[in-house]
Amino acid sequence: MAINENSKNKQLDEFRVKDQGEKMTTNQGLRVSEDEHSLKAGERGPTLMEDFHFREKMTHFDHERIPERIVHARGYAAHGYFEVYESMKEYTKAGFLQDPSKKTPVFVRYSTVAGSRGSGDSVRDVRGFSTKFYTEEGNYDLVGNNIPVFFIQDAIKFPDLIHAVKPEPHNEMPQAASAHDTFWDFVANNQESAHMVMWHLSDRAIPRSYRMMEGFGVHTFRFVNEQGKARFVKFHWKPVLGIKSLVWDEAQKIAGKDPDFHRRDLWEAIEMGDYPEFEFGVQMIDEEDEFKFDFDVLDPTKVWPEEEVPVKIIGKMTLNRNVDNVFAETEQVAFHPGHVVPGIDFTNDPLLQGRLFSYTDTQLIRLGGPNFHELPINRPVCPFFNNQRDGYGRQTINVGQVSYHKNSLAQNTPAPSTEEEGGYVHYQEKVEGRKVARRSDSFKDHFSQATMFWNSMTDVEKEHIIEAFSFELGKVKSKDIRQQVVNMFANVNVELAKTVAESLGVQAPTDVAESTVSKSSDALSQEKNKIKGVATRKIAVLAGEGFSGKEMEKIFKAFEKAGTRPEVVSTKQGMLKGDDGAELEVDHTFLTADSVLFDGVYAAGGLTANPKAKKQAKAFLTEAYEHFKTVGATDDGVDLIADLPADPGVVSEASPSNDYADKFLTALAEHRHWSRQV
Ligand code: HDE
Repeated sequence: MAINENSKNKQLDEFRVKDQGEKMTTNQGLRVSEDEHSLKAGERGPTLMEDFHFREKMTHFDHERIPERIVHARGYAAHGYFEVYESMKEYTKAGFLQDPSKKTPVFVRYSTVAGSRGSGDSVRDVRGFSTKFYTEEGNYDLVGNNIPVFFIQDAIKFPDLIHAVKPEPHNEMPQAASAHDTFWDFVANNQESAHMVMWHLSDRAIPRSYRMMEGFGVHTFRFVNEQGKARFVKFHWKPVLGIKSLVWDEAQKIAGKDPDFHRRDLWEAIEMGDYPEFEFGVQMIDEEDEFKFDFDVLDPTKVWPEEEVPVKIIGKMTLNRNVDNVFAETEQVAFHPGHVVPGIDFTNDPLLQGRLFSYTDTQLIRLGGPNFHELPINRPVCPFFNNQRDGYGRQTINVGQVSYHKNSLAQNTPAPSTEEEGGYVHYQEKVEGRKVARRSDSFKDHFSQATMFWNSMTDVEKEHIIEAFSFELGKVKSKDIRQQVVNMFANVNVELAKTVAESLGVQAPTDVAESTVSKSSDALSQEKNKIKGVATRKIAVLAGEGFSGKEMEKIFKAFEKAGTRPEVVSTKQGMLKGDDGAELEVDHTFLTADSVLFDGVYAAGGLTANPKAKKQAKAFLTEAYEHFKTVGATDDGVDLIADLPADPGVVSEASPSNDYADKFLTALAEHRHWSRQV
């Protein structure tokens, strides 16, 4: 059957209900005559049980909530499509990776891990990056994160990790944060977490946008081609806009100013036609080469350095449609790393093996029974048939007498398929061994790649990691745990541990030898791989009455032409009048907007005459400067940034030159100006 980019949308349309303009009814279809007053015995009397409309309305409301996800509770999602650049036939028989002219519908959910459903978006955390491909051969789920390694090596430790990072059970604090005793106690006592902790304390854990972060399948999977040849494979998503992060002070402020920062960013980008794009990449290792590396390819705390195993870019995903209803789609979507298609298979990564159990299990409690695959968002777009029946909320009406296999009454249908017909046949990996509850010695090097990560960072990135350690451990009350963590990270880098020890007031580690790992991998540093660009970035344009109309028109147009999203901030809502009578609509006031919500700030004139406006605008610009952003000013706006030290990110011209906007945009393309970091 042929599937195209619209197949899922078409399927969802059968379930969409538009009730605007309709008469209200009960769930039984009975027209309702009264929806403000319950039925009473007398105007001042008790409500009567027989008021079925009241009972139905209240009962439904009472049952509106379902359990939030145990992890990744806070998320946001969008629809789109995936296209492969070239046939991957040589490596995998997966149908959606064969034909560049084919578009496969996808649904992608981004998330934080630790916070509850109502928590803030900009917290320090790993981000989930789950993709459901609705393929002709069934749903394929790539349930990944924005960090390529994980805290633990064996799934049996997952409940411990999550108990440690979630709010502490005796007082339910802190929300959506790892900066507390139990998390760091876990780290100190589970040293396999070292590598992931380095990523978690890097800028990766405070992304600027879901549209500007990488995605990783984390585990090693298998590609299997038609000839049955298998290769180990790791999956990557690379954002076309590049990898961009917030700074920590800004991230914390955003959590208060706009807790919906990331979901708003995604929603607005799609509404405005700035469709997020991610290229899809694979790293492949031949099975014969399994033991050629200085890490175990099955160990999920290890990356495959891109310099050793290059990422082959094989396709692109475009997100082009927001959901209609967050509960129906984003909340009810059920991902599972075990949802695979022929040509994609598992490995013995012990973290992956455990996930294969956990995801169905969690949906059973979260979505209330075994029929969650029938929810519109979860339905494959290809037909599906089997002998499973009944259960809570069953919607399919399976017609006929037979619901078992084998049978003769229905000519032994639905019948399994041969491999040639598309039947999924598990890769016949040869396995032998004793039953042991142990871990392979090849999983025991917990520090080499953590050191490689550290070695690969720029000085600015290193500084951010040191600050993050100092913040996180600074919030830990137990001195003993602080000390244990500092001692542990001396195994990664002694200088790092010493600097953090000093800021925490604990002993610098003394008896740890400097790591002998000198290896680094430039691919791990987001600064070294910076993609400069301004497309879709938000600029606050500060203006007041009497701004220069001529300049504003030119500069505003240039900002828009470059693909940025300028928004006007002033002292009051409504229209502003320029010196030439030109009108400008205000988008936000200093009360409703904040510097932390923009990528750059440009001060046009008109704000210096009024002392209050001047103070607000100055604070707005100064904060942007302190967060390393581009700030600029023309006309009397230059007064507002006169106190800021000059650098390439301060674009100030009282009488703006013709190419003022270009200069501002060139500075904005840098994302942040780290020369300000002291
Ligand atoms: Fe998950 N994880 N996980 N996880 N995970 C869940 O499934 C689990 C792990 C990831 O947007 C849960 O439906 C175990 C790694 C994402 O709906 C649950 C282990 C990676 C999402 C679960 C892991 C992930 C989840 C909770 C250790 C990156 C959100 C709700 C073996 C590769 C999916 C749910 C969405 C969600 C279990 C580790 C990614 C409980 C046992 C490693 C992106 O089943």
